[in-house]
Order: sequence, then C-alpha cells, then structure tokens
Amino acid sequence: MADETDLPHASGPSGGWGSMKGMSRIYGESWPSLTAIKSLGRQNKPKGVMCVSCAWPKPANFSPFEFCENGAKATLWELTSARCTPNFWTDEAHSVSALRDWKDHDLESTGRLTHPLRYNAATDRYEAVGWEEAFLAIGATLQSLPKESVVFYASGHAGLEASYLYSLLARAYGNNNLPQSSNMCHETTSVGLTKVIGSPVGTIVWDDLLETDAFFFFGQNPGSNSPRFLHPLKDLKDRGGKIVTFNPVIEQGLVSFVDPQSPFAMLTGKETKISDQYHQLKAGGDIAAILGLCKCVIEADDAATAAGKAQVIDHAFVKQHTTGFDDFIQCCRTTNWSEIEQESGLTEAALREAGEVYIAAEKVIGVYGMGLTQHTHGALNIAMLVNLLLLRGNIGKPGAGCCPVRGHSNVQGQRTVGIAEKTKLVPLTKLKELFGFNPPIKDGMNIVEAVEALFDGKVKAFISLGGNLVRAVPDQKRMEKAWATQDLTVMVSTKLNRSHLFPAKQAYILPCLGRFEADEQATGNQAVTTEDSFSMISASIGERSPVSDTVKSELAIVTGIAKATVAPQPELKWDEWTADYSLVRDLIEKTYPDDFRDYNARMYEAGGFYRGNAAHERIWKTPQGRAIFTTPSELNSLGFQDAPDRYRLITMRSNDQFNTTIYGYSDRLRGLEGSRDIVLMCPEDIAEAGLTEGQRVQLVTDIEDGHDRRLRGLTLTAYKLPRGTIAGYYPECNVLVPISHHDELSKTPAYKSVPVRVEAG
Ligand SMILES: Nc1nc2c(c(=O)[nH]1)N[C@H]1C(S)=C(S)[C@@H](COP(=O)(O)OP(=O)(O)OC[C@H]3O[C@@H](n4cnc5c(=O)[nH]c(N)nc54)[C@H](O)[C@@H]3O)O[C@H]1N2
Ligand SMILES: Nc1nc2c(c(=O)[nH]1)N[C@H]1C(S)=C(S)[C@@H](COP(=O)(O)OP(=O)(O)OC[C@H]3O[C@@H](n4cnc5c(=O)[nH]c(N)nc54)[C@H](O)[C@@H]3O)O[C@H]1N2
Ligand SMILES: [Mo]
Repeated sequence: MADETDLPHASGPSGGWGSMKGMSRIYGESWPSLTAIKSLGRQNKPKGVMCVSCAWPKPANFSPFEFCENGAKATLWELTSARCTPNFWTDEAHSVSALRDWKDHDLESTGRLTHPLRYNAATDRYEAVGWEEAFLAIGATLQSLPKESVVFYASGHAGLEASYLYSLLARAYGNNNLPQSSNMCHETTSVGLTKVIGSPVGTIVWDDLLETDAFFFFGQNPGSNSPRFLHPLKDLKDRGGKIVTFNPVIEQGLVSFVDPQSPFAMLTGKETKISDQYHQLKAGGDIAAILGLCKCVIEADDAATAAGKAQVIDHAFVKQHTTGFDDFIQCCRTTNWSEIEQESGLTEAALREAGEVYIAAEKVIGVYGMGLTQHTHGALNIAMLVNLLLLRGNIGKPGAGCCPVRGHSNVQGQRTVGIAEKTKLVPLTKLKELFGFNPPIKDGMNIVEAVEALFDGKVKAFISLGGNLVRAVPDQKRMEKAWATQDLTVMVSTKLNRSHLFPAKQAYILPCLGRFEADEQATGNQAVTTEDSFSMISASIGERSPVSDTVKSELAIVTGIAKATVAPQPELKWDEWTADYSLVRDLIEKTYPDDFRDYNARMYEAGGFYRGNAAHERIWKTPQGRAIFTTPSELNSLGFQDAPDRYRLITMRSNDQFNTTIYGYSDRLRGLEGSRDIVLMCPEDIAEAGLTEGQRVQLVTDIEDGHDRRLRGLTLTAYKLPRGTIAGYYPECNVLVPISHHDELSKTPAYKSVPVRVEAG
C-alpha cells in the first residue's frame, strides 16, 4: 500500500492556499474584468449560472462560495478580457499553417472569438464573414452532400435547449450521425452500466453522499476533475467514514485536503486525510483487484454462515434482484490469489485490508472515472464494480450506489435530449408526431466510427457544437490530415483551438456566447438548462455583456444553420424557438414527458430537479428485469499481452487543464511544474531499461498495424508508479493511441492503457 510520504515530487494538499494561488494565477494571466469575481459568486446557485467546467452536482443547501479551484479557473478563462478579433489574422506571423506550431495554451490565450470567420486558402487565414452569408453557404454545401457523409458532433457543453434542436437539425437533415464527447469518456458507462443494471447513468443522489459509510474510488481524480466532491469526502471523514482508493497514480486530492471555504482550516493549515487506504494497482488491474475484494466478501460470508452469524452477502437482495450469482461466485472461488496478485499488482494482504472495510460498511458508494472506462475491457471493469456492489445490496438503498463522475457540464444531459447516434435511445415516433417528418431510422456513427469513416474518405463534413475534436481523438496525426480533406468544417467555438488549424475546403468558425453572458432574444434574456452527474436539471441565466455584438447564442447558431439547410415545414418553427427558449423546453417535455414534467416551472429549484433513475428504485431495465452479475472473461482490462520493453501508458490530465484547454504548466497536485512534455516512470523501471532520469526519450506505440506512431522530445521523469505502468499527458500523447484501440463494447478509446516502448530521443 502506498504511503504519501514516498512521493518523489512533493506537493501540498488539495484545496488550501495552493488552490487560491492556482485561481489567482489565471486571474492575473487572463485579466478578466473585476466583475468576473462577482460572476463567480453566482456560480452553482438558483437563478445563477451552473459551472462551465465539470458536471459535479450542485447542493440544494449551497454555501456562499459554491465553486472550486478548477470551476473558478474555467470561469475566469471564459471571462478573459483578451479578444481574438479578425485583426489577429492580419499579423504576418499568424497564418493558419504557422499557428500549427503554437501550443494549445497559446492558441486559447488569444482570447474569446468575436466574429464569424471563414477560411481563405489563398491567404491561409481566417477572415470575417457575415452570419447570413455563412449560414447560407453552409446550408448550400450540406444540401449538396450525401446525407450519410455529414457528422454532427457535440462536446457536452451546450445547454439542453440548443442540444435538443441540434439533434433535431441532424434528423431533419437526414441522419443520426450525432456522436458526442461521451463517446470518448463515459460511453462505457452508457453501454456497460445499462447492460448490467439497466441504467445508463449513476444511481446515487446528493443525500446518499451524506449517508454513506464508505467511498471506494476506482480511477477517478476528484482533486483535479471534480474538486467540489472533496467537500462531501471531508464530511464523510469528519463523521468517521472510510475511503479506499485504487489508482496507479497517487493523486493528492485523494490523499489530503484543506477546505478553502473554511477560514479555520485555511489559517491553521488543518488537513483532512482523505484515503484510509491507497492501493497503487497496475494500469488495467482493476478486474483482478475487484475480484479479490469479492473473494474476501464470499470467504467472510462462508465463515459467518458456518459460525451461524449474520451473513455478509445480502442473500435476500441477491435472490430477489439479481441473476448470474452462482457462476460469478464460482469464478471467484476458483481464481487463486497468485493470479489476482499478478494481474492487479497488489498483494493479497492489501486486498484483504480493503475487503475488510467493504464488509464492515453498511452502505458503500463505488465511484469511478476514466481509470475504469478508458480500457479495452472498460465495460467489464464497470461490470466488476457492479458485482462488488451487488454482493451486499449496495445499489438502490440510501447511502449506497454506483457513481460514475461525468465530465463536461452537460454531457449527460445532451444524451438525455437526443444527441445520440443510436436510434433505440431516441423516441423517433414522438419526433414524427411533433414535427411531421420521418426521422431516419438507421443508426448513426459514434466517434470511433466517424473517425474511421473520415480516414476512409467517407465523411465529407463535420459540424462541431463546441469541442476540439481533432486534438481529443486518438491517432491525432492521421486525424489532422484527414480532417483537412473534407468539403466542410463548421466549428461553433468560444476560443481558437487546434481543430481550427486544419481547415477543410470550406471552413467556418462560428463564435458563441458563454454561459455567463446575457442571451438576449426577441422575448428577453433567455435561461438555458443543464443536467449534472446525478440527473439533476438546473437553469442558468447569464447576465454579463456579451464579448461582442457579433457573437450568437449556441441555440441561435443551430437554428441559423437549420433554417439554411432543412426545407421549411410549418412544424419546424426555428425563429419562434430562437425568440423564446421556454418553447423549446415545452418540446423537450412533450418528447420526454417522464423526465421533464413541469420543466419550465421546476428548473430554478435549488440543487435542480431530479429526472429520476429506475436502478435507484431497484427497478432493473435489463432484458431479465434483474441486475446482472458478470463472470469476467479476463483478469485485466488491457486487451494486449505484456511483453519485454512494453509499458502500459496512462494518458493523464493535469490540475491545470480542462481537456484540451491548457490553463498552464503547473500540475501542482502531483508536484510537477513547468512542462507537459514529460513521461513519468518509476525509478526501478528507469534503471532496468538502462535509461537515466532527465534524459530525452520518445514513446513509440507497440502495435503493428502499418502506422508509425511516436512522440519525441519527452523528458524522462522519475515518479512513484507501479512497475510497467508509465504516464504522459493528454492531449499531447494522442498521436500514440490507435483509433482501433478501444473498449470492445462501447468503442470508448482505451486512453488509459496504450502499449508503448520507451526509446532514447
Ligand atoms: N479540471 C478539470 N476538470 C475536468 C476535466 C479536466 O480535464 N480538467 N475533464 C472533464 C471530463 S470531460 C471528464 S470525462 C472528467 C474526467 O475525470 P476523471 O475520470 O478523474 O479522469 P482522468 O483524470 O483522465 O483519470 C482518472 C484517474 O484514473 C487513474 N487511472 C488511470 N488508469 C487507471 C487504471 O487502470 N485503474 C484505475 N483504478 N485508475 C486508473 C488516473 O491515474 C487518474 O487519477 O473530468 C472532467 N473535469
Ligand atoms: N488521450 C486522451 N484523450 C482524451 C481523453 C483522455 O483522458 N486521454 N479524454 C477524452 C474525454 S473524457 C473527452 S470529454 C474529450 C474532450 O473532447 P472535446 O470536448 O472535443 O474537447 P474540449 O477540450 O473540451 O474542447 C475545448 C474547446 O471547446 C470550446 N468551448 C469551450 N467552451 C465552449 C462553449 O461554451 N460553447 C462552445 N460551443 N464551445 C466551447 C473552445 O473553443 C475550446 O477550445 O477528450 C477525450 N480525449
Ligand atoms: Mo469527458
């Protein structure tokens, strides 16, 4: 078991003064106006603005400062006073080709985009274009292309109203090519969790956090990615609960925390120890580790039964609610500890210690993130966590459940309102009833399928509602080449990013309002709504002046494209909807009456209104009507064999980024400062490979498929990691990830275990 004092790179606790420094640095760098601070005070409160960063829920009993270090960074980054105007492109040094040498951080630092832009190949620059002209040209090109060849991507940020109309646009146009960023993150949850408990999303609500006895963390990093989660973790520790973590990397947020909202803690530096146990398993070792925990539960149950004591397995629950129990138990019994130790990289003793905590706790929440989802057998990882929870009835009872922590602020909600490539997830007959056209019935493409089709020359146009897809997907070098071969790219964006730098034959950047800005339409300032990780829906009302009077709301851009693309029909009232978003919410309620009852009335409820979740009520929407125990077919989630000189590469997020948005070069919580061009490796592996710390190395993907994938110029950095597991930053490492390397069920890219070699150079 790891001891935090072993960290070779010293780092302070999460939260505390370090987080204050992190925020003030962004403030200093981007110089948002003083009123930006006032906007922070409105964050995550009723009639305020829901955080633009992650999808962590907002408590109904909010505190005066209901934001975290990274939420504040995201807000300040959006509210920057810097502007990327059409003038930017008149600088001699600012050709599109030249900008490809810029870093992600520097591209976004140019500031908020202010004007719609069109690429001019003759000058290799973007130029201002009128909105109407842009819409008409985009519409004309879309009409001329085969419908199957157009993709409508969404990055998980835009509100429910714009997202609903975006999916309507795609279907009215004629396809279901509606991939979303969750195809790269929690698609494994949508598919894997649905398979075993019949619910595509997490099963807990806010009160469960307050009641639980223990959190078991598998591959989720709250310190960087959902820092407001640290408060319920601290509360649990204050009331004597337990936290057990499984993660190959020691993440400071899961080690200790100083509450920046507590003056006492800030002045005294009083730290709360977060994890009682921290298990540094091998990347891809979760199936074996969880099997070990299940083995402990079964053994304890056997012993209790023999001694005539209360049973450890919740047999009544298992009998009434589950299927597959006997086979699974059999598998646990016959898998021996030496296999488990080998595959997980953890000792039997360590797993027994974790098993004891699991058994002693009446109510357990299993938390997970990309450390489970982004693997070849990612869905099996999730099924194993569900197995563990089911053994003791830890789903659908107060204080217990399954908690996937979602990414973008509305990533879950966009799926709820129809941004889905799979038609079975969308009430097509309802759409026909409401809008009078026949929605296409053929499934569309997810991200991996769309990128593969792009590589094959079958995709001719990409529309992006937010995001930076070229930088976020696997096989980034191939993607850059293929992206530019298209007939049309349209990117609805707030800031310049790398995806803009590989323009198609026709390329547009359409600048949109941020969530903090007033969205004035014909009937007044409009609210937008988002859904968080606990299926709570809340409204946001921006009130800041827009960055310029030439930007439009995301919804207005969607309807602008729609009007120019889709043949007019009386039921498609794009202009009326743009004038009054509450009409769009009425449509959403009509399409999904169970989820959105009294939508317009309830959207200002403190903490949001609950969309409901069947599994939370122990209703299992699986074919068997039961929750399913899964007998694992593998003991690791890698999908490749270990081999000499082959390492498992984790691509990781720093504390100073939001996905491809790089705020800076301070990964404070890991004690790593100044550069992202590094690869972390444990000292024993460095010595065995005959390398030296500080040496320049390159990573080479160890998969033979005719493509050479390598990333040069990395500094080898000694770090406390399990043997054979190394780590580098996302998105820089995306050149190394083959598009074919993904979860077998959901096709989520396996970004957390890429087979690579480490070579000098
Ligand atoms: N500040 C900030 N917040 C964010 C984001 C951001 O980039 N920055 N991104 C947002 C988005 S879109 C998402 S999806 C979420 C992502 O949030 P997380 O789910 O936390 O994602 P990651 O940080 O990529 O990975 C989580 C952890 O998995 C661990 N890990 C890697 N491999 C394994 C493994 O095999 N097993 C186990 N048990 N652990 C492993 C890593 O060490 C890391 O600590 O955060 C959202 N919030
Ligand atoms: N190797 C590796 N790759 C990964 C991951 C990983 O862990 N490892 N994680 C994956 C995950 S979980 C995800 S979700 C994807 C992220 O993939 P994306 O969602 O496509 O990427 P982002 O970096 O979030 O997009 C940033 C851009 O969004 C735009 N933007 C910001 N705010 C707004 C807004 O309010 N409206 C609009 N319209 N645009 C806005 C800005 O122009 C900004 O440059 O990356 C995936 N890629
Ligand atoms: Mo994500």
